[in-house]
Amino acid sequence: MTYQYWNKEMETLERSALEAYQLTQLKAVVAQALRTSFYRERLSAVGIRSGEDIQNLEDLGRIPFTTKGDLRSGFPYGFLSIPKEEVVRLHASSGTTGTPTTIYFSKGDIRRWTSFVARSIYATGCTKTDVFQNMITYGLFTGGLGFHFGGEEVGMLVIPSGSGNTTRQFKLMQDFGTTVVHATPSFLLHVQAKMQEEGVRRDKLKLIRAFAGAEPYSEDTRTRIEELLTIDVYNSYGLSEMNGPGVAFECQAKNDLHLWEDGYLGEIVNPKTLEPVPDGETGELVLTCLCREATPILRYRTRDLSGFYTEPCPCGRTHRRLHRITGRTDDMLIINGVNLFPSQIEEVIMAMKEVGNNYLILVEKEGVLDRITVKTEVGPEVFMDDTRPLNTLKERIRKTLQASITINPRVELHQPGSLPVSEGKATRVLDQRPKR
Ligand code: DLL
Repeated sequence: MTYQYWNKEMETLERSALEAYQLTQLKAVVAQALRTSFYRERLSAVGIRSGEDIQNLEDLGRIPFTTKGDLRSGFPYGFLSIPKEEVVRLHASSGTTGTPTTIYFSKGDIRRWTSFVARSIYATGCTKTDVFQNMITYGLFTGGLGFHFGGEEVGMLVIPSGSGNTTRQFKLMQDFGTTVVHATPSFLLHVQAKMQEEGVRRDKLKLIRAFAGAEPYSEDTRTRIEELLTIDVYNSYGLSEMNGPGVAFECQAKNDLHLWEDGYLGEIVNPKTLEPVPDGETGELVLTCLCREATPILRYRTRDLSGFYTEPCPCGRTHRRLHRITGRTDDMLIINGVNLFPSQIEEVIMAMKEVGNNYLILVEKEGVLDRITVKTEVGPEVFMDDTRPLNTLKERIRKTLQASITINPRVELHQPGSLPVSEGKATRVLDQRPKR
């Protein structure tokens, strides 16, 4: 396979040169952070009073971690480090507690972010001849505008369709010959189900690729989308605190996610001890943004679980790869004392051909015990009126789940298209246990 590079020099930079570049950027971003009272206080407490107090990359370990709570407590301008008149855009994520975290961008920040997204898109094999339908929410969420600007930078024709309204999406795909789409994996599965329902013929579409991200999904879900839609699906990772999408992306080798290390400094730590874990092992991803001046964020605890690969990628890029994010330290459910990530359930059910595209995990209290119910749609070829095979299927799903997660769930089967769908990030867990 021949691989294409957006910025070959940077993407294949020898490790020592890449690290030298990171150190220069880190000094600059620390100097920038010291313009905010939050970091002045935090950093001076550990003896860092200027960018020059960072002498090598190991000095990163002296910098205290930043959490979502810190960012919230600084709302709205606590992390802004340039004059307000230099800010050209903001993005925000509302999170679950309601207080948003806001990220500000200067013109230079938008330019740099855009080039990382363009690099990501190009790494999957796209060129200016592609027609790109951006089927994700525009607005304060970074997925819409981030990919929009990146797609234009590559030179593709960008259709800003936003998410939702599958009938209109199909019409746009057919009218303009869309070759690439971007969506959450759950929306892609929904699109596929709607295609069947609305009788859209695959041979009328020119689709060849999709970028899927913004929420965790399993390798089996990727395979399922690829097989059902006959396209290549590339995993796309990012978060608003690190600009948005374009932080880590799969290349044509589809070998998990290259972290763009000239823009984002990555560490994997044990979420309990906060000590670094060896390469290859799973831990919490901690990121420092090296490419933004308006809102510097150092050693941000993402809560995302990942690990670094040690083997090089056949594409020749020197930027280390991250394992597919399987969950977050905080979406972990504890069911009668057993730790469970929703992704473990997804892995089991998505590998079963008779299971449809949508599912929901319900957690309830029954007396003193926790009880989980896995509600899943069945595939279109399963007849809902025929109870005997349905019961056999239900029992098979239950047994396979129990063997894998060591918890005995209830299983409910639902008609295709009957469970609620979300156009953005999917809600997969409904935890109805009373709050302690
Ligand atoms: O979701 C940015 C984005 C937009 C990424 C479009 C990819 C595509 P936030 O709304 O701040 O930003 O949510 C970030 O989503 O910490 C992860 O928990 C999760 N996430 C994002 N991408 C992936 C992925 C955007 N590929 C949070 N796999 C992150 C698993 C993902 N989880």
